[in-house]
Amino acid sequence: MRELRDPRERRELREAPGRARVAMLTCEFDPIRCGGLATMVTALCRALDPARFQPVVVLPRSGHAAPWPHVEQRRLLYCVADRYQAGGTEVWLLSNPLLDSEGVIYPEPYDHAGIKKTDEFGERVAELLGALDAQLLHLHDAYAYKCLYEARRLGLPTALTIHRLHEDEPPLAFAEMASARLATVMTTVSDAYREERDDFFSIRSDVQVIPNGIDLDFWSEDLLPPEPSGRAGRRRRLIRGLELPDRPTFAFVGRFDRDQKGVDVLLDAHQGHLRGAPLNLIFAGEGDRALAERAAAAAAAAGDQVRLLHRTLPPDEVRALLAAVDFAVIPSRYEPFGLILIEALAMGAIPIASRVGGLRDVLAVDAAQPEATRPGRCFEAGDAAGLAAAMQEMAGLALAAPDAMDKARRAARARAEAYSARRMAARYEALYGAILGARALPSAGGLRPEAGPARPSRRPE
Ligand code: NHF
Repeated sequence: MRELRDPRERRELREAPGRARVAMLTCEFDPIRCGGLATMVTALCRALDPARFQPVVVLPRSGHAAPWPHVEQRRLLYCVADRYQAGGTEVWLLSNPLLDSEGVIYPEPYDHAGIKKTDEFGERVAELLGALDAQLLHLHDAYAYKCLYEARRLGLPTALTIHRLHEDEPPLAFAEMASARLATVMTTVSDAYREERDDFFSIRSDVQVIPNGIDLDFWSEDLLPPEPSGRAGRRRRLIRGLELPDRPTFAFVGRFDRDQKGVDVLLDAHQGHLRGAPLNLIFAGEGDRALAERAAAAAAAAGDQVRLLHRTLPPDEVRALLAAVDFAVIPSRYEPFGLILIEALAMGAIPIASRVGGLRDVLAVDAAQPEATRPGRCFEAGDAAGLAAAMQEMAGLALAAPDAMDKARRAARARAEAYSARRMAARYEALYGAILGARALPSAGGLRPEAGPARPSRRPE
């Protein structure tokens, strides 16, 4: 393995003309995925301008076999680093007994197995820095936080993007606080999330918001099997296959968890208000066993109305489902961004989403905009009765005014187009360019003076 370069040498590298190597430090990259983090990091790497940036993804192997061509293996002191070429993206998978964690990306409990893996990941990234030759480290959430001190020592700038805060996991919350102080710049994924979590984000005065984007070439009807009668035909085929009656159809797609995604709110809405209503409801996902049992019980009790697809649908199946149903229900209790919303908008499933985080930002409408042409509807997070009322209103509209639905669908696709992966990447490119162009050593310049004890600036020599 090549020796770690000294800071002067690294500065020269950073100033060298040509493409900047940006190391994306993450726990997820397709197909090593748990959720939105994989979607976002993968889309960002693919959309970066290849003439200016070389994305270099580094992640724990987490027990996965790599689907990409293998380029080299480096045996570091405490882990094995395998390099692959995933299209235009260089991917490094790090393995040792902690980083392989039996195929689990986020081992539990977090305050034991989870934090051990997190700490190990950052330490091993620090060990790998010399081999990576990156000019910039981009941390996606704080999983690699343990490398930040070393990066600072080497004069290597760092960007931290908070995709979600983990106040429910104290060791990771600690990692987030430490990272916020040490990273050169910090971003998050929606204005609303930054506002809602001002308790955390106010630690710095310079937090930037870069909304996520999706690959609109993938999230497009053009890639669906041809269907002569378009959306109506796809919907007919879907509900016939599921043995549901022909009527307005809603889908929930996502993780069945207790704290964030709100599948329990939709189950409450169904149980308390929607039984027997003229609409269909499809639950697609898995997770918490008790929630899955509730969804299965709802499907058993309301056999002509509710279906459970009890698995994590791969992206192409999510695309086909969203291209066939009338509405997507997104009842999250909180949502830093909410990629499923953009995917639904792109595929013409009109969203009914809670008014939180990125969902609130994306669905914000001008009060003058006529109801029927709005790209979706919002309700208050956690309000099962409010959700049921919005669903009934929309089901009524779908029956009474199908033209209005078509207009809303066009508005939905137009809204999605504002959230393309390319647009997201252009904003990260501007951020990277500003950091690299500034040629300054990383400093905690954005920290509010009151956020911590005054320290002499100790720049690496
Ligand atoms: O879309 C990617 C994703 C977000 O809201 C999502 C979340 C985790 O909770 O930024 O990260």
